Amino acid sequence: MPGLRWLCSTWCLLAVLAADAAADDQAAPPTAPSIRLNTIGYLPGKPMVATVAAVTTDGGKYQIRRLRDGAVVWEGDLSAPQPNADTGEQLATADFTKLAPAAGEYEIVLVDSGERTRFHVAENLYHEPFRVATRAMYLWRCGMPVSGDHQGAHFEHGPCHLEDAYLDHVGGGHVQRASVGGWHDAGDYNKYVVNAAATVGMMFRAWEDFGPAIQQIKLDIPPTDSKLPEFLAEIKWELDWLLTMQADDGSVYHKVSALNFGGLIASDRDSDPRYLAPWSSAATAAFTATMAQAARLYAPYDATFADRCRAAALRSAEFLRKHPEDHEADQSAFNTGGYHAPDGDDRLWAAAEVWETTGDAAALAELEERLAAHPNFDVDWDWQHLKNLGLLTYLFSEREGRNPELLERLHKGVIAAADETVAAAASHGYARPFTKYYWGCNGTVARQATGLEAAYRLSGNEAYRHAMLDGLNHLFGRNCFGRSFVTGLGGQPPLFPHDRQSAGDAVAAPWPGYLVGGPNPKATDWSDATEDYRTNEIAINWNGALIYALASQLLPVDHSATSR
Ligand code: 9MR
Ligand code: 9MR
Ligand code: ZN
Repeated sequence: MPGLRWLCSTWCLLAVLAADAAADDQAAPPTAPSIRLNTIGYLPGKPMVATVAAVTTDGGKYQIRRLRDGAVVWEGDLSAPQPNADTGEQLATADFTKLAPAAGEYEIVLVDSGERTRFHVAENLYHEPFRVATRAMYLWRCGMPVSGDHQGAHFEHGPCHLEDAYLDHVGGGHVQRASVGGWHDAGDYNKYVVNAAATVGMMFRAWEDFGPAIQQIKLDIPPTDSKLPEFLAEIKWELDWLLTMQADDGSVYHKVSALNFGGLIASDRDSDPRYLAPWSSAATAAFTATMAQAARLYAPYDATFADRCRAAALRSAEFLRKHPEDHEADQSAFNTGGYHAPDGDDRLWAAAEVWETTGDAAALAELEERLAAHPNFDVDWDWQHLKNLGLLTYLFSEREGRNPELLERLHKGVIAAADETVAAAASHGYARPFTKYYWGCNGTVARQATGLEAAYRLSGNEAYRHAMLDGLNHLFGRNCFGRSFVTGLGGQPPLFPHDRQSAGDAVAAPWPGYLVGGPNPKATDWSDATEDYRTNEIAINWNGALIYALASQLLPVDHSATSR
């Protein structure tokens, strides 16, 4: 229980204690509901499967009832329970795909025990989750006041970190260089270039793959730039900050950070001084990729900004060319997030985006050389491994001059990775499409949607789209906790994320729309507790992946409708 909670009113304190007790009751598998399904619901015409635990006899019957009139619309047999290795449970499934229910409210009832759980079926099922998870990026903004409402609660903070950032640790003395703005990284308030670029990269991939569908959704973000679609306007808030991270020589500072992680207080009360950290080649390359891609994506809406991004990308690309060695940032002054990773994948991604934006032959040559050395599509990837983003840009490019043999290898790699993901879901009791558990693995579960979508586009195989839904099903409740992993969304969502904003305000509910890191190191190791930053923190890169996965399930644009 964070110290600040004790400062709030008695009423609030009691509410928090009650919620704490409730959360404890629900956190561990033994007290989870035995029916575990996607608490957001299901899309009409798509697979519908729930996992059922604690089934004592073989099989057993279940019914699906339509709530509108109470009619039993389906009666089925649970599958025989099977051992599920990573949770150590016996799990059965209820597969009611063939029922193909129309939009509406239903409940699944276990005939033997009478236990029941409601679920929703709707075409536009993911519109609201997409809006909330994307608005969560806005709520992460640093350097300006933000506010928003969710389920009757109001969230806000005042302007914060307006003195970002000091040059002491990059040889400039105690002098400020403007680096205000951007998104806070996570449950902490620092700002790290590699992770910022990874997040923007995921959101850009969502825009490239699902832009028209995204544009239908009203995000309710206060307008900052009326020329832009809301989604790109939100990302521009981060890009404007990223541009401040480029030094005059084209290198990019690794982060803006306090020296230590501060207390669990609201951002507008945090007055620890923050400093620029020395440059790294990984940050410089990830920055280059992001700016080159931004130059392309913003060009139709804001040519001036697009030109600025392009010039910034080319300056850093030139710096990288002159500094081919992998240069790690000197972070010895700092005890905050390191985000250190080898730069090869970032350089590959940078070469891909520079080539796609400019057609530059040298960038293409570098890209093809790096891809040829690493032609597989990574199943396990996050901020450390961004090669996939560059690989997809190359694979789906409409530019001339790509190497057909290399394309063939990459194509096969994407399909092989997607097959591995489908197989992981098929052999898991909760159809989790990823086999590992580590810090932030929920983000990687969501990120599987990227490779699966690519495989679907290459093959037309619906199994890949279904595995994308498996990922969302898992994150929203088809898991051993029977709970949603996203604050403010779905059934029994996390109440106590490791998030300074949520812990540091007087509102009982956590800030909405955030995917928590997830079970680590074992499938059953998650606790909905503020202090548990290893499993219950929030972070922009995990939300970036969630936004991609949610965007993939938005309704396609209805071209017959008049444009808004
Ligand atoms: O709050 C910090 C979180 O944002 C980081 O992800 C995590 C990474 O190590 O560290 C957290 O800070 C903790 C620190 O490392 C150790 N003391 C307790 C801090 C949490 O309040
Ligand atoms: O996401 C990061 C994860 O891959 C690392 O294992 C972990 C420990 O180094 O750090 C995570 O990133 C944290 C960052 O260092 C500081 N801000 C919060 C991030 C999420 O926990
Ligand atoms: Zn801030």
